[in-house]
Amino acid sequence: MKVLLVYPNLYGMNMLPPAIGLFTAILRKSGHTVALFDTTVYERLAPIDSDKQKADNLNARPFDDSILREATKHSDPLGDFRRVVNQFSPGLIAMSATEDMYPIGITLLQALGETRPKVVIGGVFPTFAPDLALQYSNGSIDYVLRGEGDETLLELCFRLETGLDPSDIAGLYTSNNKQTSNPLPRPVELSNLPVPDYSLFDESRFYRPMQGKLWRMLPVQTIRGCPYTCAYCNSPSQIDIHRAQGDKFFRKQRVDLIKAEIQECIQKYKADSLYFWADTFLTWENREFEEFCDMYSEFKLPFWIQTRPETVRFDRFKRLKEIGVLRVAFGVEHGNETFREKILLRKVRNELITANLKIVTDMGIPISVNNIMGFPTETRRLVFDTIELNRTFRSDGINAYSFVPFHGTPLRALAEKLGLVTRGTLARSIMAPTMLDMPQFSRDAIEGVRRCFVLYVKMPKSRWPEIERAEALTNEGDAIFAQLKSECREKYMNYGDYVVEDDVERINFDTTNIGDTGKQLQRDEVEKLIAGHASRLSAEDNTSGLPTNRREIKLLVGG
Ligand code: B12
Ligand code: SF4
Repeated sequence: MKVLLVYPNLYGMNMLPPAIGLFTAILRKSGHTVALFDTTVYERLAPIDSDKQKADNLNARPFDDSILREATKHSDPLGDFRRVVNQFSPGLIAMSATEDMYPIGITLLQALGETRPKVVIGGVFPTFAPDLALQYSNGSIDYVLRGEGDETLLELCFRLETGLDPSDIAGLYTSNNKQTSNPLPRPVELSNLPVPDYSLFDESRFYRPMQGKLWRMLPVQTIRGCPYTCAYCNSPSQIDIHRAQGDKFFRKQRVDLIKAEIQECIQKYKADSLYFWADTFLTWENREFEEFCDMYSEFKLPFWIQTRPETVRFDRFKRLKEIGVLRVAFGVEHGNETFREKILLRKVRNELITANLKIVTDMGIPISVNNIMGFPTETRRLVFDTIELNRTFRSDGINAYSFVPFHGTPLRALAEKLGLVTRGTLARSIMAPTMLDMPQFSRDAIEGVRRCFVLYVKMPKSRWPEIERAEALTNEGDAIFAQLKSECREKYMNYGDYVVEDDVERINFDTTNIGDTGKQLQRDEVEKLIAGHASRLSAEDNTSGLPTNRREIKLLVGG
């Protein structure tokens, strides 16, 4: 059968999606003919260059993007998509989309009109919000396959090709003539999967910017699932929905198979660097970690990972440095301990985060740090705890996003329950302004502090009054912002060579000396906030307070 894979994505977001690589390999292995329509190279469909925008926002270093610009398509993506479908004439279109990319995907599908091939969608978003996915598609989708599609997509192809009824395929969800909502497929055995096949991607897609240069970077599968519980993230929800069926979602790939994948990346795709995609890379047991490092010391290709600050150990990072770690991304997300614990469900002390990140930067390993602001119930003042915490790191990249309420996460449910977001609205890109409408922290205020986040972190505190004026989304604020941004880029973003006027204060930051009064003040503020929302919840829903863990949130929202 001919299968057309569709990957709706923002222009310039150049990391390769493992699911498309896996599906290509799996389908080809079974004799299917596969083609790909990837919107990443189309400037016109989503005219935000996401990687460039990060550099422009001071989140990352500027880079020479000529390779990517040469590959950019300026033609009409909808016309091109129709042409590909007509010429290739697939028996099935299979689309993989995250929630914020979903509208791009639906726009493509709707451009096909009524005489289109059968369409199936899958991925994290339709897994957690299949009804919304179908409703939003307005008839342009035939099947949703929830959960992992590694086996079920193949099964659907087989059924459609042989004319068999697909209605009992695991994970199938339809609401057309007959409502079907089958149990999720069991998590796949990772060692049974073939090495992903990325050969359908445009040559330019193998490149991605990092530390100011373009790398030929390929993703390699190591771990699926995450043992942590962050309330804004879909990963723990995967664990929950599979656990509800008696299955374990958290799995690790065998080291010999990781090695085979690395070899393919080097030989077939000429990778000069790798990205080990795992939510939290350092969830390896000691024995597994050693085995991985021993295997990798044969390659020593620079690689990028993401992990939690809590997972840092001096000896592990020493080893990672020996085998070529290029950069580590850390999710810090918020700087107030109480808020982070109660709302984000991330329980960790600031002192530990600062100390652990220092271990890594002291070794000369560049780090980037992810931060989110505008969480339900958050205030502008609380964002300054995140800024203060970031000022204790020597980060090479600082990402500052506003909170996005993805379906399937406890914080989406909470945001809906608190009336901060309209039910049934799709989550927007993390690059877009906030969707939340909060009385204590307006949309403009969130956007203002978000755009100035890096300035607050990198520039001396004596400049904060000016930076505050740059938060205003007015002509005057924009002008101050532009001027401060260029000054910050010139004077304070000298990566690796960290010189700022109050650097001494920062480098000598004494983590034991934050002061009890300060901590108590922070706690009081959060407690007050929580009490305020609790009374609102009690009045409307007869519930007695904000949740403190995922189970309580689930009970609260009836999920
Ligand atoms: C690696 C990664 C990336 C990579 C690759 C993205 C990708 N689409 O694969 C990069 C860095 C590019 C990326 C970018 C973004 N990401 Co990301 N990313 C991840 C991460 C850490 C792992 C994803 C992964 O590769 N898993 C392994 C593969 C095999 O699993 P999978 O993609 O889920 O696919 C399996 C199933 O979902 C299913 N499936 C998927 N597609 C289809 C299609 C069909 C037809 C079928 C049948 C089944 C099926 O089968 C697959 C195989 O088992 C996840 C967190 C997580 N644990 O899921 C976040 C995650 C997917 N990312 C997320 C987001 C929001 C983004 C961005 C929007 C961020 C942004 N900058 O705006 C972009 C969107 C890019 C895009 N167009 O998809 C969210 C999505 C939330 C949501 N509800 O949709 C996640 C879940 C993190 C979170 N916040 O919880 N990301
Ligand atoms: S550590 Fe990362 S992947 Fe794991 S639950 Fe938290 S945000 Fe999600």
